[in-house]
Order: sequence, then structure tokens, then C-alpha cells
Amino acid sequence: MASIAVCPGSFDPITNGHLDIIQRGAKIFDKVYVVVLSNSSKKPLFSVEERKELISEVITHLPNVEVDSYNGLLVDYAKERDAKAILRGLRAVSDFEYEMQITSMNRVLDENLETFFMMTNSQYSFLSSSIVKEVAKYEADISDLVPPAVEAALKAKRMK
Ligand code: COD
Repeated sequence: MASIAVCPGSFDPITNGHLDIIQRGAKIFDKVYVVVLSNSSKKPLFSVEERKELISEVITHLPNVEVDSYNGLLVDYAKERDAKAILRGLRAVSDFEYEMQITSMNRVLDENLETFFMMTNSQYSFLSSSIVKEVAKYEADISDLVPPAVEAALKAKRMK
């Protein structure tokens, strides 16, 4: 039986930290669905379609990874895809409480869905979409933080 994982997030926009988790996950699972979902506590800069487009541009070298979006609960998406695993990244202790809450809620909603955490690559431990958006606003060099397509998209947003 193929091992199928869902890697959920806001991805507003995708960073090298996200990409690292996706690439490493793609070596472990037969199939990984990267799914853009809504986080009700965040106000996104990029539309769902823009976020999906950026993700698809940076995963072309990963044949077993597919990008998608879903308007609903993560557990329902996982069921639709027949996925038994959720893949998440952990940066610091500060991530732990939030991830624990999400994981516990998802387990209440579907006890058969397991969440797997991958520790960030130390070079990305400080990296988040929010921090990238913040520094990009001031035209800082973000070429080590995001793929070139994302850098260009952030620049285009600034021009608007
Ligand atoms: N290094 C390693 N991992 C990283 C890095 C980095 N530098 N940056 C981010 N990550 C990890 C995050 O820790 C997270 O695991 C993942 O990448 C995605 O991060 P974000 O910030 O893009 O996504 P979130 O945390 O906003 O995603 C939250 C969801 C959208 C998944 C959540 O709100 C959700 O499931 N929404 C759908 C509704 C639902 O089912 N709700 C019930 C559960 S709360």
C-alpha cells in the first residue's frame, strides 16, 4: 500500500523552510500532497491561486509531490486523498504549543490520522512567511530565504 502524506499550510508565500520540509518528506512518503488551506487567524497577502502557482513552480523537480487547495477541514481533505499522515515542520519551542493544539484537535476529528513532525534544517530555523514579507517590504535581499519565483512575486506585489 502506498504511503500518502498531506503537507498542509498557509504557504503565504512558500519559503525555503517549507520547501526543505516538503523535499525531505518526499523521500519518506510515496506521495505528498502540499495543500493550501485557510488559517482563520491569518490575513493572506497572496490569493490561494497565487500561492498554489508559486508552490507548483518550485516543486517541479519532485515527481511524487502535488499541490492542491481545499476549503474545509484538513482531516476531510486527508480522507478524500486517502492519506494516513500529516507532515508538519517544527522550528523552535515556540512552535510546539501551536502544533500540539492543531494535532490534538485533528486527532479528536479523526483518530486514525497521524501527524509527523520534521525538525527544521538549522539554517531555516528563524524563517517564516511573515518575516520574509516583512523584510521584502523594505527591499531587503531575500534570495537566500525563498525560491527565485517567490522573490519575483514579492517584488511584483511591492510594485502594485
Ligand atoms: N522550517 C521548518 N518548518 C517550517 C518553516 C521553517 N523555516 N516555516 C514553516 N514551517 C512549517 C510550519 O511549522 C508548519 O508546520 C508548516 O511549515 C506550514 O506553515 P504555515 O505557517 O505556512 O501554515 P500554518 O501553520 O498557517 O497552517 C495552518 C493550517 C492552514 C494547516 C490550519 O489552520 C488548518 O488546518 N486549517 C484548515 C482548517 C482546519 O482543519 N482546522 C482544524 C485544525 S486547527
